[in-house]
Amino acid sequence: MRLNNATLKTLETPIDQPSYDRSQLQTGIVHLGVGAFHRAHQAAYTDALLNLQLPDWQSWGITGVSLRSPAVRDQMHAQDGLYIVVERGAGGEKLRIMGPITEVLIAAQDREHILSLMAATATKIITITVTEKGYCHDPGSGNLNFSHPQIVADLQNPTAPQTCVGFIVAALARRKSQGLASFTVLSCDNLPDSGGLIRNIAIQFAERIDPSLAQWIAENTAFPNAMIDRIVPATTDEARAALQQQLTLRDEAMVVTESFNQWVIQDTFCNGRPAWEKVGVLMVDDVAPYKALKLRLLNGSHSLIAYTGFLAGYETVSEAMSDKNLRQLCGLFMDRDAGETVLAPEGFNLEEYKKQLIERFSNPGLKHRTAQIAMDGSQKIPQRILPPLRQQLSATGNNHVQILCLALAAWLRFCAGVDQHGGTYSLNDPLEDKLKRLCDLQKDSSEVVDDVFALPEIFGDDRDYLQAVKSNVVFWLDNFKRRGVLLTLAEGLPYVAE
Ligand code: CS2
Repeated sequence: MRLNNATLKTLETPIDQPSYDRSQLQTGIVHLGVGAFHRAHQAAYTDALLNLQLPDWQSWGITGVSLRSPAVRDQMHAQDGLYIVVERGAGGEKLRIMGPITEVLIAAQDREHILSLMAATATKIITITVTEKGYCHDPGSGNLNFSHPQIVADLQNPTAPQTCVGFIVAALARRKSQGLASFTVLSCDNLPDSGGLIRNIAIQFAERIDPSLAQWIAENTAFPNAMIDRIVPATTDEARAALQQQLTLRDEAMVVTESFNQWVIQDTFCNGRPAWEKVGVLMVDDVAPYKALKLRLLNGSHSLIAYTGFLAGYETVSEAMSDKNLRQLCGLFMDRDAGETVLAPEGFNLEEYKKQLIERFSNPGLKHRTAQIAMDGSQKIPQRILPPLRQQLSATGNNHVQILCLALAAWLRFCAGVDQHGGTYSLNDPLEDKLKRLCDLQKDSSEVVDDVFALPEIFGDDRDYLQAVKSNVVFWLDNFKRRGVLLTLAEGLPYVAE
């Protein structure tokens, strides 16, 4: 039996569930990219808020949009939009049934429905989690990639968009022509100034089709920056089967996550917002310090552990964290190479934060695959590893760059697409073919580093600073190739820790 409105009433095990009447929800938020992360994060905060039933609660239902596959729609449709979040932490396991998503639509099939909903007066906010590559931009420059095939297609046919930016601009064009107020665009992806990025590319896109629309967007649309944080691994069939055993109900849309949850939002909405601060969301003037902290300490460490851990044969982050050398490497990275480049916001306990991160990574309840975090490296490295590297190099005194170099080398070794035993794997990266070719194991390590460092789409136009670390990266890459990660770390860690 599937979880849905009817079977919800038959549940024998008592589980927290929506206390609000879901049939009264109206769409106030359209969410683009309704994956596991959205369901465990923004939708979970909104669900908690709806449970408070504040005077305007009915206005904040969420319509989810999938820009790619119909899988989530199919999972959620059969369940009337209900799904379970399983939280696993030190205190055990907690289940909660969520109800804020009333409908899931598919870009390719429901385009007109989606655009009219985005252009409706009741829609106040478009939230986005489309991952780094979903912005179709050049991470090196922050500009829209005008040669991206889907952007080319959207610019040729802007009223029938496929991309996130295409949908936003098409919907804003409708609002402008109908004389309606703009919605707020709230990007919730792991990019340094996610609000500034989506604003920039929306305006660049609009300029190509109608400069007056670009100007209207610049003057009327708010694009707040936001920091989002919750570890949400892709749901496994094993987790679904275990939950089914426990509840005797099948939930295809369930997500497994940790108990930790954090959302910091720049409070610059242009058309109203839910009172998310009532359920623990931090509304601030400036998100940048929180964002740098999170991208460099959490996501930077994640990438470091994912590449070294994957190459060492660890399937999950928690397994990698049980390796004493990897754990030490991660701690050193947080204390020095990355940690020295961040400034904690006022009242923020950095030491506690780092300790908590190690605990979160070690959570055995989360089967967070190193391969999942390793994907899309070309889109992640630019904001996770390069900013602390630049900052370390420009600092006077001791420049701690050794682990940043090691992380780059582990990524380059990973990009060969061949493991230590000769087994092959996919990089899952938009630049996969190019990176695999450039990182071929037969090539000289120095040539690999030169070739990859020359890519402006990853490293930007101003790449001279990289010369200062080239020999370090070559050193680690060479060692990883010849001796593997575990041996290299066992012998190299004392040297790194110096
Ligand atoms: C991870 C993030 O997959 C990845 O690249 O680093 O998804 C990470 O789990 C989240 O940002 C945690 O908030």
